Amino acid sequence: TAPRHRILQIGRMPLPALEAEMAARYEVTCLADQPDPAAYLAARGTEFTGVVTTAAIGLKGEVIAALPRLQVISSFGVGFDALDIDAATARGVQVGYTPGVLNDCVADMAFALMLDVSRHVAASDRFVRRGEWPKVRYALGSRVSGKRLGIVGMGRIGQAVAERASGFRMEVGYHNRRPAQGCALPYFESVAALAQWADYLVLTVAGGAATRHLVNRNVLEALGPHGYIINVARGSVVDEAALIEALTERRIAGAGLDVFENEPTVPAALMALDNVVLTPHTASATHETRRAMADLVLENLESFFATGAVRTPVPGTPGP
Ligand code: 8YV
Repeated sequence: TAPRHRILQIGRMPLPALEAEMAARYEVTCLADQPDPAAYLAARGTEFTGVVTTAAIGLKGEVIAALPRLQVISSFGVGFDALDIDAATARGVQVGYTPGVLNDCVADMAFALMLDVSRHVAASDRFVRRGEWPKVRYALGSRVSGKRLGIVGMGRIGQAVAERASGFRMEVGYHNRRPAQGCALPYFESVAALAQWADYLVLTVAGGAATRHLVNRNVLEALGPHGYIINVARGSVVDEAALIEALTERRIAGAGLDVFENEPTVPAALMALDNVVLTPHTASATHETRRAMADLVLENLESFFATGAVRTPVPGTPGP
């Protein structure tokens, strides 16, 4: 039998079964398990032809540099802001990721956060469990149906959010780098203009330098005291300090946040607020979606080793 491909797994996989499935096919070493990862890379880096990582863990240029025989990277997730794509591209390394399969679950989560922060689902649950129902008057929520939904980033996930809005009879508008092809929804030239119009600003835009702090103090001001921020994109898209200020001073109504600037650390100031719903970056975290993502991680590797090309390459990365 031919020697098995050597794969470097950078850290823990979001679906544990994937680790066993990879180990059944390849000779896998997990870098995070090494007592001294840097020393391990220096000593054994030449062995590896493949890397598996996740959108959250990413891949640093210095790790790519320590793997002189690297040919393929397979990443678990659709975001690639934490992957050094330039370093991979300069080396001709192919990069696979997992677009498409998580659209529905991420869009579902955007609505879960929107409904929860508006109708106080989590806060009411805490209220009931504290035994306050017989004693205390609960705070009224705000209606979601019929409101204005502003989507920042009209990609695959933004479109899935837009589709869901019709059942809530919401008006939908969006902002994107440029008008999305074939999208008949009203386009807003700036995030601030969209925020001014919208009741809910839902962030489904890619992370990275180009979108850093796209939602800043001005945008929050434009959104106003009846507006909500829903973030299922990346923490970096929002100026978190400005958001905390706006929430604390009730200059916006609330926020539903699945992502944060410094994950897994969530600022204590956010935890102290009741007009905020916080989830631990779990928008894609269902059995069905994580399974589909894992399958695509495996498929990208298998396809590369069998045909010389990953099945779903990150746009702009090298082909065969
Ligand atoms: C995952 C994500 O939770 O796909 C992405 O970009 O951020 C999430 O779906 C993440 O990749 C898990 O590490």
